Amino acid sequence: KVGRLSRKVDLLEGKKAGVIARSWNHYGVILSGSQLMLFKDEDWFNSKIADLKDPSKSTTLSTLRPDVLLMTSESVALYDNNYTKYKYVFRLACPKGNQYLFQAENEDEMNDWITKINYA
Ligand code: I3P
Repeated sequence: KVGRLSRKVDLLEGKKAGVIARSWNHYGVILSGSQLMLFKDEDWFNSKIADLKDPSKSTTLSTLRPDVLLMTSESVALYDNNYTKYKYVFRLACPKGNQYLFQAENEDEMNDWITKINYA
C-alpha cells in the first residue's frame, strides 16, 4: 500500500517521548509486507512512486532508503478513542514499548492502514 500519513512519536520504550519527537511530521508511506517505510520528501517520494510503475526505469523498492523504517510484524495498529484532538488517528504499538500516532487522510484510509498493518 502506498499513501500519506502524519506521525508523532508518543512513547519510546514505554516512556513519554520528548517534545521534539511529539510534533507531527508528514510522510509519504509504503507498506510492503511488514515493512512500513516513511519518506519525508514528498516530491522525491512521488517521483519514485512514478518510477516504480515505469518499466523503463530500473527503480526497485529495495533501492529506496526510507527516513524511518518500522517493522510491523510484531506490532498492533488500533484506533485510540482516547485521542480526540485530530480525526483519523490510529496508534501503532510496537513490542519494545515504542508507540506512534499516525493520522490518515480520511476514515476509510485509516481503517485500511489498520487492517493492512495488522494482517501484514
Ligand atoms: C507538540 C505539538 C503536537 C502536540 C504535542 C506537542 O509541540 O504541538 O502537535 O501533539 O503535544 O508537544 P511542538 O510543536 O513544540 O513539538 P498533539 O497535536 O497530539 O496535541 P503532546 O506533548 O501532548 O503530545
